[in-house]
Amino acid sequence: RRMKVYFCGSIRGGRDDVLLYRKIVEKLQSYGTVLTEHVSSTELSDRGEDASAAGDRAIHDRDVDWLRQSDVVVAEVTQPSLGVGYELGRAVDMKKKIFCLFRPSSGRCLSAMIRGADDGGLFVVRDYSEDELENVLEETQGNPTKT
Ligand code: 6IA
Repeated sequence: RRMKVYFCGSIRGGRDDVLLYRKIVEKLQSYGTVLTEHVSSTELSDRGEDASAAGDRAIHDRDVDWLRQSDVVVAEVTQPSLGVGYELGRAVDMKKKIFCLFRPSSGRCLSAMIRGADDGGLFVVRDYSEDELENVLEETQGNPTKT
């Protein structure tokens, strides 16, 4: 069975990093099925709306269901997003393997609730710069995405 990857990235929190999400998702697709491909869609604005006028409850319920089905959760956490934080909290509770990617070059300081959740085991936070992306994701393979 192909590994299922749940990718998290900001939507209504702001779409500044969408091109980076795209690169991450493309790379992750070489490892497994990415359930949340739409997160990297450049069609999707920060209003988080598109042609399918699914209500917020439907989005939430479907995403939580996908989260449950996933083998690994990969999140780009540089752009702060309530939804991503929520997904990560739910994923911890589900005992998923979680790999968070943060870019210190953004000048931001990552939430203590994410940085502080790193236990060196199931939950790993990795600082990186954009030019390291490929390497970092390969490392992810040796780390939580490789089951
Ligand atoms: O609070 P945010 O909007 O930044 O939360 C982003 C995170 O929540 C992402 O990792 C997604 O998995 C999830 N999420 C938030 N909004 C949506 C959404 N919006 N669709 C799917 N996942 C979402 C509506 C677009 C849809 C009709 C295609």
